[in-house]
Amino acid sequence: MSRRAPLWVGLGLISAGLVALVIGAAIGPAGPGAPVAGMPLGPGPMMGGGPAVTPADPASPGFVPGTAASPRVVRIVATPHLRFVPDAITVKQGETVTFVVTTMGPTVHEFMVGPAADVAADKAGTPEIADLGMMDTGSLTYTFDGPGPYAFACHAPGHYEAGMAGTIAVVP
Ligand SMILES: [Cu+2]
Repeated sequence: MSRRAPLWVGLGLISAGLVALVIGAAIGPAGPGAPVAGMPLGPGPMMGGGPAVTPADPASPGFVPGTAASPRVVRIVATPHLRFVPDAITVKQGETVTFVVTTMGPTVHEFMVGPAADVAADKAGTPEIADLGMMDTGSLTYTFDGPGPYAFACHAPGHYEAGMAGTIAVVP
């Protein structure tokens, strides 16, 4: 019984593969899952032809922290569901990050980043990108030279209260 199990597992995998091939052929390259030309989430001008994207987690092997001369690019999408994607990032203490924020959908957002208390309070002078309309992309460069905690948020009316915020963890 147990000796025969791998054979059946193998046949099952082959069958699943054939089904996937048939489905793939039926849908074709223009199917609903195909990439849409012109979407802004692909490699943009700041990434095209550049070095490979480094891991986003400072704890990962090969991570290269951003510097003032060469900030690390972190792309964030602001959604019509009043969320940022991603909503949690990690930075190396002292590193410089350029946030490239794109609004998807018709809702206008902003992107504020800084010490968590300032961001929560919508404190005047905290760095922000304002009035990001549909498909607008803005960028903001910030150096995390303090101990944290840091955060980002959208303070368009009602958005922060609905949970439109993210956390930034700082690792030494
Ligand atoms: Cu918003």
